[in-house]
Amino acid sequence: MITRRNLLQLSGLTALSCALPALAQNLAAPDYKIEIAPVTLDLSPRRRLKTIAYNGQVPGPVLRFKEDRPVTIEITNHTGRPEVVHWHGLFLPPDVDGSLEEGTPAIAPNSTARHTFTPRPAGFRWYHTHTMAMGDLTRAQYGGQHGFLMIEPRHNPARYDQEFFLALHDWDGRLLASDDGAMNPSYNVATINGKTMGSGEPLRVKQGERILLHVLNSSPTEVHWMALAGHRLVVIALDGNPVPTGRTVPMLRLAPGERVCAVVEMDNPGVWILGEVRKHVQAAGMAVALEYADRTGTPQWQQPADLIWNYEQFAAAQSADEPTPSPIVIPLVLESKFRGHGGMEGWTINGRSYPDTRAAPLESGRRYRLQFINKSVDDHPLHLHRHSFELRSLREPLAAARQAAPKDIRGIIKDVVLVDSQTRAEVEFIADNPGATLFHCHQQNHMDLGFMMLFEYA
Ligand SMILES: [Cu+2]
Repeated sequence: MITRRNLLQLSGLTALSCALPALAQNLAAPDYKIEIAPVTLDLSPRRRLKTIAYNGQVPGPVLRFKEDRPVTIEITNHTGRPEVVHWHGLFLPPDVDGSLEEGTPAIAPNSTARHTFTPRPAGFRWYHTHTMAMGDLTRAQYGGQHGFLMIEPRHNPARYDQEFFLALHDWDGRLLASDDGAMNPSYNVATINGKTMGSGEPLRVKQGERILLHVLNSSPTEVHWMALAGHRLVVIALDGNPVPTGRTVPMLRLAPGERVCAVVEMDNPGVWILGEVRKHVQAAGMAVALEYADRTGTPQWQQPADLIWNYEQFAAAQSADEPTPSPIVIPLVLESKFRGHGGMEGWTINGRSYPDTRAAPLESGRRYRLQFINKSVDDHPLHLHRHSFELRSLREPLAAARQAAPKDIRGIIKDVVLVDSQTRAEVEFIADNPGATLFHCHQQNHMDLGFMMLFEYA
């Protein structure tokens, strides 16, 4: 019997010459190198913290890709534990998407891996570790392994003079008991780009400029609200995808994993604070100064009275025709599971926790509607890998009778949606990227304790 190996031995020369192009590709210099290694961070002059980072910095370097132009990234793991890097918001094959559950190989300690892929879709994406932290509030997303990723469109319609990338993060967490006896993470320090207010460089601007803010919430567990004193923000994209209706808003809300792109006119000279709207979080450090040229003084803050945000305001103004055929509905009941006093809650999807969660196989080319039925007392930032989805309905009360016609939300394309406690929300996606597809809550402690499910294609 001639096995593949025999065949290669028999025809060694031919096999070698066939292998050469692949070999050459593997030996070519990568477009980017990422070194995963321990680092000591100065969050402020008084707060020093040991964590793990990409290329010795938090956030990691801004990776700029061109849409549809293949890239190779070489990743070296200098830590003592297996690692995996997830490319969040991209339409990648499972073997490079960066999820062990989907089949991306782990990068063993002190070894190097290469990810070669074709980046798409265009827009503001990010990359981060996709490991588990379990009870250790220094590991996985609790640490410093996150960075910005920008896939440049072939034509860039946004006009701006300067762009700023801002990552929101919470650090030095500990578990605190909530009213119901379950434990939840609580943080001592909050930063923008790894620095507390006043510890980093201000955003330097000039009067008359239009600036473009790319804001990422890389927090392991916390939703954040951001405002820029003296200015209003024009939201142009959610999760990197242009919104049908750009809106001027007083503040942004970002759940873990979410991104917002907003344009701001520099029309109010001074020194201002861009920061978390909730006083205690801003006091923990989540703010940065925005300084007009030739202006000095203490950065000014204006405290908004309310937290204001909804996704629907960015939807298409005109309702589109319902696509046909109608989608296949996948109901997903989300519940918590008390695991005893002093422990964190477990999580179930349709009564089961990962790895026992189950979904019917997806048929390639079909449209699906994920119906999130959140029976828990927490809001959940739900993330689908390797696909984007369109928001279709939000905040429907669980108790109310099911409406015959779906709510008329169209045109908002995202990869994370925050589903409010005790409500139902629906998103639709086309199963157009065959392969194992992870779905999970982006809150690290929820994902760690069962809130994950793998979709397979038929
Ligand atoms: Cu959750």
